[in-house]
Amino acid sequence: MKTPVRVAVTGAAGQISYSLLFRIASGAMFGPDQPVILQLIEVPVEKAMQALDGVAMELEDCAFPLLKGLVLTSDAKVGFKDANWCLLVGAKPRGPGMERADLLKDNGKIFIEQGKIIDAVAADNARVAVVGNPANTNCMIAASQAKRLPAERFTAMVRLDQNRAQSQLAKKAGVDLTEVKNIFIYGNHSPTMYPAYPHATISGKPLLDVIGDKAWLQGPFCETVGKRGAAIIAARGASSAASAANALVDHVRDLTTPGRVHSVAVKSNGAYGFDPNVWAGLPVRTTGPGSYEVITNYRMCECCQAKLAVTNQELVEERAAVSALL
Ligand code: NAX
Repeated sequence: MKTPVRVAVTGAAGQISYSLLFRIASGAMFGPDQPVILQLIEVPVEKAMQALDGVAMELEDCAFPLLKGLVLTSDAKVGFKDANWCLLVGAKPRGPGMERADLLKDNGKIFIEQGKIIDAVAADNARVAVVGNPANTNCMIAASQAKRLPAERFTAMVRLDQNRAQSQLAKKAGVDLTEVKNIFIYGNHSPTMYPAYPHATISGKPLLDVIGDKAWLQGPFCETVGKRGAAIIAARGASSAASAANALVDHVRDLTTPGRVHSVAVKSNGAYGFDPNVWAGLPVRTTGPGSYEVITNYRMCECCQAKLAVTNQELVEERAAVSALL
């Protein structure tokens, strides 16, 4: 039998985790023959830890053959110990009247601490995936604290945005969504993100030959993808959870499957004109289990470049807002 993968998850009693943990334990993330140990981290608050106990009982009651152990803790040093994957889902939500800058700073403190602890206690091959918002900047903050683990190991999730874009394009073209390829998310996980459609294809043809409606692509399409999170809150009264968990399963599974090409927020190193030190959504090709290369040869028209500049600017401003913490 394979050695179990140790997966640390923060925010483990939250709503995304309530979908996520069961998918991991069932084998959806690491495959049907890969055992896992879940190391579940919550805040040291009685209500949260009690809720976590309930989640653990339900995990036991599923009798997942691949689930080889559960750790429940409010101590990050215990939770991240020897972890091969650190899934940073927990974050402070934006409260009423709270400014984005305050949210950045409050979450910044959490991700500084978690970055340090992961670097100190996680496994040598540890990989990090950040979901908690503002995800790109939280990821940059955590990576800034690491001395042992290289910056490339720290990724943030923009896969939900890619999945949303793929579905919208398939609906518009009236095709099965598997026909839609090469749609990638550039920049921030926020309404400024850019789902760059010019190099996408539908049934092997350039997307622009199939969907000629440029006004729809530049307007409603980009807006629907960028503001989908808010639309779900308005409809459901709660933010996306099952689809976010599913996207994280896709993010990690594709990062561990060589050859997959997908959108991941990574240190830009200057690709597509992004500031080299921001974490921007970019197309990557997985080259080995957990390693990847950024695909840098997509040509961008002037209109795309202008969109990339906007989302880059937002990332640069977010970094400036937390610079005192770094
Ligand atoms: P919930 O509020 O349901 O759960 C968050 C959980 O995190 C809570 O149980 C809380 O106690 C815990 N937590 C907070 N600080 C923690 C810390 N320092 N250590 C451990 N646990 C901690 O939120 P949920 O709906 O699960 O969303 C989680 C995060 O995902 C939010 O920041 C949300 O904005 C973000 N999202 C990111 C998405 C993305 O595509 N990148 C999409 C979905 C989601 O909006």
